[in-house]
Amino acid sequence: MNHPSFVSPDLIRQRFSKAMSDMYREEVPLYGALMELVEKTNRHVLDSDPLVAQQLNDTGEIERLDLERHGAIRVGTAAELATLARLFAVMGMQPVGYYDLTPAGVPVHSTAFRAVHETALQVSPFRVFTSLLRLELIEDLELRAFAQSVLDKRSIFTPIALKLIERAETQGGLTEQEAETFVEQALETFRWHHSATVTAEQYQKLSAQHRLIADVVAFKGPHINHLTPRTLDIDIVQAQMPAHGITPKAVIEGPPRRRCPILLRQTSFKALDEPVAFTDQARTRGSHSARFGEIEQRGAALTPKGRALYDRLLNAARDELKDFPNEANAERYNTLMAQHFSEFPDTYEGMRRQELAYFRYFVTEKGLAAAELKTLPLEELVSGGYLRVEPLVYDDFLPVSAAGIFQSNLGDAAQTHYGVHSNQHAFEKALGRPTIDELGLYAETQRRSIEQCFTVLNG
Ligand code: OOG
Ligand code: NI
Repeated sequence: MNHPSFVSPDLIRQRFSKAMSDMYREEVPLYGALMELVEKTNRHVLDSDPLVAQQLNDTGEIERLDLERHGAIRVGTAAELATLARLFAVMGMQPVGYYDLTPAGVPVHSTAFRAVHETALQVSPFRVFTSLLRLELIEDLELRAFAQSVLDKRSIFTPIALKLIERAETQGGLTEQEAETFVEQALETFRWHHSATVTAEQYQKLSAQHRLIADVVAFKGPHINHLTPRTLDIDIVQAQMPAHGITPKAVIEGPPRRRCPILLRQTSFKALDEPVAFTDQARTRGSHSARFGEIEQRGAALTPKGRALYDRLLNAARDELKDFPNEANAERYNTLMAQHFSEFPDTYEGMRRQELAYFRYFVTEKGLAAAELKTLPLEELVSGGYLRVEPLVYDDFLPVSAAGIFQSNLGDAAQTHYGVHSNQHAFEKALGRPTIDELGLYAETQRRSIEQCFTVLNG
């Protein structure tokens, strides 16, 4: 029940996303430069491509575009993950999807906290890619026990944040004053700390095991490691990054450039080396790199059939490349991707007819004016121009892309081989609840939009 004096969780999320962006802009100046480049590019696309502008206007996505971003964090224990789930729930964010990163040599598994309903996403599509370290993958038992003991000692939430999470749970929401304090206090969990919680030698040992292990274990909390704005043309941004003093990774992750974008394309630039103080040092003598920059372009959400086709074509291109994409083979990789993906229909109507993507349906002026439509089937309403169709934007992540982003930021030394399997069950046990299947969410949104059309036409 939504109490009248409670602030809507969607607005708390919107405010939190803004507060996070302000904090990150202050902490990482390059983020500000990236934001400016993305804003400029988006304005250029909206001015020069009336179709894209119209599409964003029609779906209302234009309103969320400037607000749109995702962040990423990594936590160390089940208890931290479970409390994070409760913290995000206060902002209407739920764990969507399960991503196993071990095949790529990264010892974590992950989910994305985000809003799940289209009206909530419209207010704020803010998402946080959240990874849990798999301590069981530290082979050295002594080091594993050490890592565990360091993690067990820390508390990543402020006492006031914990109290407000509890209050939101028991009273069913937060008042204006409480919401304001909650945003302030929740932000503290994601802040960067210049002092580590271990000695320089301990840090080296953790880092030698895996750089990511040091990143999670050696600090007071899960500092936000990037904040990613959404661009309307990632190729332009990728090409212009060097002129802005930013060096992007060699290839753009995800599908190749298309007329009708699908899923998610991402690029990033390397983590910065930042000064830190270890516990046996008086001043910041050491350094650690964790924070990087990333941008993304989002396209249509795919159905299970579309996703299977995407996975098949991506795997075929990568198999033929016979290596991880890198600087040396980037051009060949792009050629192979374009070749293989020519099999994927590149019109929205083609994708819709083959049920490769999810769509939203809208009643047109013509549909509103016509009274005799009640009995027409959906396809005839579309072909008769009574309904208009727009692709549903993909709000999630891609495991192969995420692996590529992790790797380009951790360096080649991070390509460990783990002989383990994904363990969604263990992840959900740590989380304290099941993750939500993202495909089901898109199917529901599509179904609701069709239902609404029929309500309007029959009303
Ligand atoms: C997360 C990397 C994955 C994405 O957008 O796929 C990611 C991390 O480095 O913690 O951010
Ligand atoms: Ni990311």
